[in-house]
Parts: sequence; C-alpha cells; structure tokens
Amino acid sequence: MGESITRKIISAHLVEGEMTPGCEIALRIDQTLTQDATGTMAYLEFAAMGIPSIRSELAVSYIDHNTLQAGFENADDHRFLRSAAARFGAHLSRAGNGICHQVHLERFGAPGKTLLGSDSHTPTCGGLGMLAIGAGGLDVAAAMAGYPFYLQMPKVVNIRLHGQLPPWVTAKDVILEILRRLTVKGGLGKVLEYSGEGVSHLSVPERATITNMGAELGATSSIFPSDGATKRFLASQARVDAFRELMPDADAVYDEVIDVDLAQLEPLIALPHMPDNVVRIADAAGKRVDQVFIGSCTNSSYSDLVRAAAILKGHTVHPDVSLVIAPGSRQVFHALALSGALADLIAAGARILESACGPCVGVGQAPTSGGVSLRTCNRNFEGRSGTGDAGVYLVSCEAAAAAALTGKITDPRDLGEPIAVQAPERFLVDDSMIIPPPVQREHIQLVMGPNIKPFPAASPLPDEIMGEVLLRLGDNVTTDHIMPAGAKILPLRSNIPAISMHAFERVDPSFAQRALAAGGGIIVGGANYGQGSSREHAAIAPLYLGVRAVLAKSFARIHMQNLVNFGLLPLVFARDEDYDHIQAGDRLAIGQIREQLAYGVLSVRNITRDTVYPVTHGLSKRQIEIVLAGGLLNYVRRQTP
Ligand code: MIC
Ligand code: SF4
Repeated sequence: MGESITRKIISAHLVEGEMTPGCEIALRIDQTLTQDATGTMAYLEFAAMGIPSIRSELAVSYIDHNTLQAGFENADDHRFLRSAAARFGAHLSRAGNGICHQVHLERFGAPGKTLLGSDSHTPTCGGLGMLAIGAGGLDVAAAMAGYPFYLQMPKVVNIRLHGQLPPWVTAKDVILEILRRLTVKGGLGKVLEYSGEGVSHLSVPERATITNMGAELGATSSIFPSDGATKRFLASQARVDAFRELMPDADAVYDEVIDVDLAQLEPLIALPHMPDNVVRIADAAGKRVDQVFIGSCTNSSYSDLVRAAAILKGHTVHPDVSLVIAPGSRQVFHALALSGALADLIAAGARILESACGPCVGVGQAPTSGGVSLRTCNRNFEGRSGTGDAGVYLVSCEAAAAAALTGKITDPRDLGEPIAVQAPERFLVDDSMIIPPPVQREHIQLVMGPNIKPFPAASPLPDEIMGEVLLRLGDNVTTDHIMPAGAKILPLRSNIPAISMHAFERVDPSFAQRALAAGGGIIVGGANYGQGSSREHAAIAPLYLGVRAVLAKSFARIHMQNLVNFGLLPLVFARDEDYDHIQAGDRLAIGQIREQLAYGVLSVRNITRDTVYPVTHGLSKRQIEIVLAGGLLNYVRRQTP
C-alpha cells in the first residue's frame, strides 16, 4: 500500500504509537521555533525543566510580535529572549528581521523535517514539504528539551489541485475556497496534503500562503510535495543543499480526497468575523473601505508585495483609505528596495511598517470606529484589529491593492490586464540579524526585567471540582476571545497575574473579578472551543483565576492540549442537547474525577437544576496523568530522576 508524504515523514519520526488515525503517537522533533509573545513563557518553562542545553537539531527564537515598544515591557522581554537563546543554545532572530514563519521558510525550513512552533501558523513551512505543527509554548519547550511531541495520529486528506489559476486569482483564493467548503472546524484531526498537476504551477511562497491558512481550518498541519519549485526556492535562498525530493507514492492511500479545480476559482473574500465566511469578491464589491493592510505571515512574501506595488505604481492611495504595508521579512523589505518596488509603494502613499506582525494582531493601526478594513491576513476575529466594532475582510494582495486605489471592495479582475512579476533567482541572503548561539554558554545569565513574573505552578487536580458556570459561550470561541492580544495586552505576556485580569474581557469585562470573587468556577463552551492561536495564556489565565474545568461540545486541538498542559480538565458533552440546559450561574459538581477519568465517561451534576450530564474526555492515558499531576511541568519533573 502506497504512502502519503505525511505518513512517510511521520513514520520516519515515530517514537511511540501506532499510525492509526485517532491513536496517540509521539514524534521526534527536528526543529523548533518560538516567537516573542509565546517565547518568554516557553523559555521560562524550558528553564524550569532544569535542562542545561537545547537538544533539538535547531531552535530559533524570533522577535516579531511585540515590537511596538510603548513601555519597557517588550524591550525587557526581547533582552530576556536574547539571554535565553544564548544560554540554552538557540538562534535569535532579532526584532526587524521579520515574521517567524516567513523567515523560517526562507532561512531554515527543510523538506522532510519536522518543525514544532509555539505559533498556530507554524504549518506555513509545509509549503516546503516539512511537517510543521503549531503547539503551546510548553510543548515546544519540551521538544527543545529533547522530548518527543505527542499528538493524535491525524487523518490525511488529499487535496488534489487541478488546472491552473486564472488571471487575478491567487493562492489566497485557493485557501479561502477550501475554508468556504470545510469551515473553521473542517480540518480538525487532519493533515491536508496537496497533490495534483495544479501544484506544479504554484511557487513555494504561494504554497506557503495555503499551508499557513490551513490553521484556520483547525488542521493539524498542511503540506505540499517537495519538487522542482521547492528546489528553485531553496536555490534562491542559497540553500539548495537542504533540498530533497518528497512525493507521495503513486498508489498512496488517503483517508479523504477533495478536488479543487483551480481554473474554476474566482477572487474570494472572507467577511467579518470568521475566516470561513467566504463569498465571491464580486458579490461584496462596492463597499466603502477605510483601511487596507498588506502584510502578515499569510501574504507578505516578495512576490506578494511586488505585485501590490505594480498595481499601485503611478497612482495615489484613495483619499478615504489608509494603506499600511508590513513586509514579511527583512529580506523581502531589502529586495523591494533593490527592485524599486519600495519606491513605488512610498510614492503611492503607503504607510510602511517594520517587518513584523503588527496590525494583524492588533499591534498598531487599529481601524476607525465601525471601520471597514481589508487585510491580507489569515484571521478576522471580532475585535482582533484593536477596534471592537470594526469589520475585517480577508483578501489577496491584488484585491487589497485594488481597494486601496478605488476606496471600495473591488474585484481585482476589474483592473484589466494581469500583471506579471518575477521573483529573483537569487535573493540577497544576509543572516546578520540572526544571532547564532555562542560556543561557551554556561556563564550566561538570564536577564529578567520587572515585567517578567514567575508563572503559576498548578497543584494536582482535586478529585472533586465544584463551582459556578462563570460563562456559557457559543460555538467557535477563539483564543482571541479567551485571552485577547493587541498592543495593550500583549506586553503582559510574561506577567500572568497582570494579563489574567484581561481574560474574556471582550466577552464580559467583569469576568476576571467575578472569577476571583467566586474562587474560580467552570467555563461552558460550544463546538470548536479555543480555535485560533496557540497562546497558552488562554489556559494559564483561567487557571490563575481558579478555573479547573472547561465543558464544551468540542475543542480545538492546540487549546485542548494547552488546557491539559496546565492541569485544566477539558470535558466534552456526550449529548450536545445538554449544553442547552446549562445556564451561566448554575452550580456544577464533578466528583470522583480520578476514577471517572479512567472509566472514560464522567457525570457532571447540575446542582442548581438537579440534573446529571454524561460527559466524555477523549484524553489519552498520558494526558490524564498530566492533568491529574497539575500539568506537563509537574509531570515532566516527576519523570526526570
Ligand atoms: C496569532 O496570530 O493569533 C498569534 C498572535 O500569532 C498567535 C500566537 C500568540 O498568541 O502569541 C498564534 O497564532 O498562535
Ligand atoms: Fe503574526 Fe499575524 Fe502571523 Fe500570528 S497570524 S504569526 S500575529 S502575522
């Protein structure tokens, strides 16, 4: 029986378990990445493991999220990260060098390797034929410490791409089409593996746009074959040595097959406030636009920005629009400068930002009240832009540039003749903003500013949890709802007591105070609870406020593991209709937890309504032990003699 690329890579990295979908497996991790918003915690956690040196083949610590230094906090975190990279043996990609996923694709990604990153868009490197997976910081710290990464063996879905994209239709439209079909929970427990003759027409940056946004489907990862285009890309990065061909066997068997005819696609747009709320741009055209943002790890490669520049060249941005551009990496920025495209962007009136995440995660450039912001990002969750009532629309660079000129949502096909741009055969490779670890490291001290506070140590899980339902939420609650990001809150990522006061604040500003006053409690959610980012703060903050259990119809993969890693119990309604009968404020009790967890089905008693709900958990034996121990750190410490 032939094998898919995904299964080949898994099999070559399998440390434990059986490759049967749904079974727990453990994978050897070759490379890790962290970014500053999750990295301070990850390195504090690594330090707490007491392991002197990083054991993965390569670890890169990126500074790309918290680059707006409105106070000392972010700068202090950067200094800490620099000291931690030097102390433990990681490469440090300095602020200004670019967004982790774009830089990793350019400088480190390698076909056939595994990559674990403390950022949900780590699968971007799947565009290079890597098995790249997003996870919470603690899982990444464990991988840096040399432990394997545990996950459920995914199903492998074959997305067969046929034909070629028509003019003005882009890789972004491919992934928006897949989101339209599969929805934000359609990728759960799956790796999406692309194949078909359509693949050969897509460059690595285009493939990376597609694998990047696989995160929005809730997929474990997404991956493309490694072929001639991969080799050309690696050669353009002076890294052809990293190339190896990677194809599925001709008779590869997949768990599911989805066909996408590229030739039939049209320019698409995701409407507020979910990335799967996708329609044809033609159907949304004409709406007035206040802001356009071109950037983020989805669409900020050289080819993306040079196409936008070609559209804008010789024109001025519409008077009602603020056009903001953040190149994905310093290499891209530099190439734009050398090619003259940067001058075209400046002449058109674009507001150029440094190479970082920026507006994508609400770090600067919040839109006007009730504003319409067209963005090339991957997420348009409510409030994420920094303006609660703004509407964010997700589009390709071409559609973004078109709107910047016309002042309204515009089908890029209306621009006329398609533009042809060529990526350089060889980029200017300059790694001087990446600091390799020094050889002598033992003497290096971790430098912690006053914003870096120790994280809470969870106690073992009590055998009975009793408490009030603090919140009852709907489906698809994102980690941006649970633990908002943005310019004001992100600087508190290393300060759990302070950041916890912002938990759920967009849903209910009184949440933190209520939780503290009630001495903790239980959260009730709908389907796909905790989708979106990998931020473990969405588990740590509720823990800090006394929450030890979350009851939902289903969970997003990374968030569920983060709950486990911090000793919170994720429970799943056995009957969806029971969700309808619980109200906020009800008192719930879960008793004999140890015994019931081992049995697999637990009873949750609603004391207020005098009813009992059966719930399941889907946790492996190992995950149960971790929750009972009060989290992964306690568990690991117990295992280490
Ligand atoms: C995001 O896009 O939401 C982030 C910010 O990159 C997060 C990580 C974080 O919250 O720090 C992610 O995608 O995991
Ligand atoms: Fe940064 Fe946005 Fe990408 Fe997250 S999605 S890594 S915030 S650019």
